[in-house]
Amino acid sequence: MKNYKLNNEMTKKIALITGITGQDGTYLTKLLLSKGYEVHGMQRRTSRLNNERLDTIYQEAFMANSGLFIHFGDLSDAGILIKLLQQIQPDEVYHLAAMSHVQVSFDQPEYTADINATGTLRLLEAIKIAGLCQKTKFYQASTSELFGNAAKSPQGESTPFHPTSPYAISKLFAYWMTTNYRNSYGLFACNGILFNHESPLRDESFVTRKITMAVAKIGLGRQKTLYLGNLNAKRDWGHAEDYVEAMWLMLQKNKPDDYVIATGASTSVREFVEKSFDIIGIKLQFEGTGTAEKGYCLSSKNSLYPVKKNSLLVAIDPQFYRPTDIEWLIGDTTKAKEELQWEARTSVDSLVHEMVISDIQSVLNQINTVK
Ligand code: NAP
Ligand code: G4F
Repeated sequence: MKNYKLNNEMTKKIALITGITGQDGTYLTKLLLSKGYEVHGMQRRTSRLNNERLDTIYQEAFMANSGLFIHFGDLSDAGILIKLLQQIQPDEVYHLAAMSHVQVSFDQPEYTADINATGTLRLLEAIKIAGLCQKTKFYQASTSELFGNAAKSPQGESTPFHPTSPYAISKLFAYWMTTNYRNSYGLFACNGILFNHESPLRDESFVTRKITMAVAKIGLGRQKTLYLGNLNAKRDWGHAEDYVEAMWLMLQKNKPDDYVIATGASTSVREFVEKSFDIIGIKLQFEGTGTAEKGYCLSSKNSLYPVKKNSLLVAIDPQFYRPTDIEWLIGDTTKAKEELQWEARTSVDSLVHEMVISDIQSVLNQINTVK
């Protein structure tokens, strides 16, 4: 591997992003390149290429000769983390890589702990071993999952943590390790406590994208029914593009600190479903409760594809219930507004609109490719 530092203008800031192939990694790469950074991303090796989301940005960066470098690495491998830190000598590390799915963490608790908890520790140690504690700024992707079913709403930086899943518990360890390296070694380390954030780049295993993709397919006659778990859960949903800007702002401060990033508004899964169907002209009527709850087509004005009144469009599949779930999350962003001058720009209605329209386009592209 070459020594990138030697090849750079001294004024150009260097960032390392773990989890560069993910939703947030993609938006953050775009943001940092637009700000003139040299961006290095760590990507894990998989049997099929996993950089589909990054492709366009990578090609644009290549054409513009703007400095985007991808390195193979894994949070389970301390050796490669140390090597990358020593060679890249980044000014800023954005640690986004994680096993990020809450439901999967119940099936794979040990793996989740190894990657999210010990993996974060490995990365922090790599910064220390590389002698970068006084140079490198560190961003930790903390989460509103830390709050669990909090006694107080909205949740702010001083709300007590009550993690309720292996995922949240692994992230609690990472939160405190980040704080510990800040206090013990003077590392400029920030926890961004981000509430749910979505986009057309969100993986379909998360509920918002699962809904918008199903609505697009139903609207184009390619799917009949959408099967979901807990419809009552309420989340504070923002746009990933807004949230990566908050990550960057945290690392531009003079003093490291922890910040809650959210919209301050909360929407239930059921309401998200209704808003999504609304975009394609379908009104829903929900009947029944618990696993017997069903959503029927009440009317379908101007829908893309004829959907008959009373068709079953939404049903419950208990396999999507979790052993424990968080019923309500809503964030208090007073501190971020005051100290970072950051505020969410995208409402949940605009988010739903963008995601449904994007999924309609991608289903149409698939149909046209098959033809
Ligand atoms: P995501 O789309 O699931 O991306 C996760 C990234 O981590 C992917 O690039 C993935 O690589 C990588 N990764 C997973 N395991 C790895 C390993 N063992 N070694 C190296 N890389 C690994 O997640 P996201 O939505 O962008 O979220 C980014 C971070 O913010 C995560 O840490 C997540 O827990 C946290 N967070 C997310 C939200 C949210 O609502 N999106 C809210 C709060 C906190 P592959 O592409 O190979 O899978
Ligand atoms: O979309 P979700 O899977 O996201 P969840 O569990 O809130 O986690 C996401 O946000 C966290 C921030 O709070 C991040 F830290 C984490 O990495 C991830 O990005 O589920 C949202 C809600 C849950 O209550 C779930 O039970 O939707 C409910 N839900 C209902 N039916 C479903 C489904 N979730 C999924 N994934 N699939 C369903 O069919």
